[in-house]
Amino acid sequence: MSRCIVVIPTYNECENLPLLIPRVLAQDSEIGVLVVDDASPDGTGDVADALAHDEARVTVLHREGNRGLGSAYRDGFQHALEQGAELVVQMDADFSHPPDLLPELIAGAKQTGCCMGSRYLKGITVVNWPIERILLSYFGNVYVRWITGMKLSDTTGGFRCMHRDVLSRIHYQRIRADGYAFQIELNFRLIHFGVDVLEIPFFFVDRTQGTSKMTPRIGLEALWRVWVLRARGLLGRL
Ligand SMILES: Nc1nc2c(ncn2[C@@H]2O[C@H](COP(=O)(O)OP(=O)(O)OP(=O)(O)O)[C@@H](O)[C@H]2O)c(=O)[nH]1
Ligand SMILES: [Mg+2]
Repeated sequence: MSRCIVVIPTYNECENLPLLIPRVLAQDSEIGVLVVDDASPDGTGDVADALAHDEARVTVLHREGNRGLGSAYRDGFQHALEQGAELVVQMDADFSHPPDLLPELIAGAKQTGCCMGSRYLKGITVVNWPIERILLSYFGNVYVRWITGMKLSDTTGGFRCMHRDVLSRIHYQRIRADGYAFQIELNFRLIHFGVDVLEIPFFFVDRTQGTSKMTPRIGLEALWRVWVLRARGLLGRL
């Protein structure tokens, strides 16, 4: 059993996954990986199964007829907790979240309960994104901070390690959002429920393989959901 399970949601990541998983496992012997694949048309699920066949520290959760980052994480967290993980990490499959940061994230979470990588703690540490994408993300962050009052430098970030008690404390199963809004709501809950979040800077690098799943619908969901979060936070209905 792995003490720390890195949950990696995948949708069409067949080029990235075989390169990423060995890099993740090499960081620490206490790390295991849980891939949550939503029947990717490019066969990522089969690639993940082959990796799991060769390496006992890798498991795969296949989901059918269901899609979305938020629900993939909800199912993935539940699975990781059932497997007995003490620490749970969230990580993208596209190398935007560097595997070398994992030891620092894990050490931070052991100390405070939650440690997250931030793109905006030391200036703007985003590499290779077109300027319009950087501006959208940066001002999106300012907007979310402004509406929700969250004291975090990267309110839309999703590269983090959490202790299992933290996941229970924030009632992650109640998060309704998908897309980016899932990460925003998770961050909001961490702050709302008084979790001590340690932020550390990292260089977020744009994907070189595969394609983005970002859509206008995902962006719009984030825009309106922050108002719902603010209202529910004020009413104590989280
Ligand atoms: N299981 C599952 N994973 C998803 C889904 N949508 C996105 N992902 C995964 O979530 C992670 C983040 O998605 P990305 O496509 O990188 O989205 P992004 O980071 O907002 O966009 P770019 O990095 O610009 O491409 C990746 O590992 C995706 O494969 C989904 O519906 N289901
Ligand atoms: Mg990405």
